[in-house]
Amino acid sequence: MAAAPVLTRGLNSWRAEINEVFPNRDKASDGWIGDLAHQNESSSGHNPDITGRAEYKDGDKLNEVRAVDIDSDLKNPKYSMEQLIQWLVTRARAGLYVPFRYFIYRRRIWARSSGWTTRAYAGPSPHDEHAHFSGDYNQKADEWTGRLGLAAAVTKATTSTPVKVKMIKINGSVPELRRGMKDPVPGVGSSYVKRVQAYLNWVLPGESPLKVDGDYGQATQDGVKLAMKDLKGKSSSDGSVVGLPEWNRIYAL
Ligand SMILES: [Ca+2]
Ligand SMILES: [Ca+2]
Ligand SMILES: [Zn+2]
Repeated sequence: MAAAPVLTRGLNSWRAEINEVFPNRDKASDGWIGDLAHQNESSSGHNPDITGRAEYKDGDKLNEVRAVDIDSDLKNPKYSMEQLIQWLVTRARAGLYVPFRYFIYRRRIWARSSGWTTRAYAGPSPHDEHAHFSGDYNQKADEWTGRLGLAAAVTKATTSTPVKVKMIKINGSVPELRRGMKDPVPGVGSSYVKRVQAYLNWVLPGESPLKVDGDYGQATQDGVKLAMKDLKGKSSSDGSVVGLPEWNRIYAL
């Protein structure tokens, strides 16, 4: 009797790494072994290499499946499967080790034999719901137990401090803007800095007009400070924040 099918240790390690980094990820479209119909139809990396029609049979005693599917939904709003794939491609092209022969995602395939160039994949499944990873055809990839460094990659990609935006209410919601912000302000997605600049030009007619470029820099800060001056020439703001008083003054509400 042939040995029970097993996913290669290498692909098992890769899946474990993804699970460690994305513990809440959706697994609905995960898969590793082909169903029986699939196994009879055509050769596939999802078929075991002793009892199935596998793409590659290495002749050892393990009945290995050399492909794994990972659901596209990593359940992380800051990091997508597309980012993961791009990271992997960059890594592979740099000559760093990946235990794969090829991988497929969203109608594209990257193969070791093609130098990991991006090529169109025209197979029956577009691979939108999951990414497919085929293990390389050697014992090193079969037995690989390492980690590729996904955790560090995700941390690096997701800690480029997003600008915090606080919403305040003035006839609807307007954000609190701060110097250094640029349109479109993340989390707001509108031209709020440009709006402030345009209104400053309107409320400060004697001043040289601000460039309405959506970049809250020194000129805009000076404009806000100027707009907040009282009759005695004293400003109630240094101009670095457009909060409720500033919005009220600039909008002349
Ligand atoms: Ca084998
Ligand atoms: Ca093997
Ligand atoms: Zn697959």
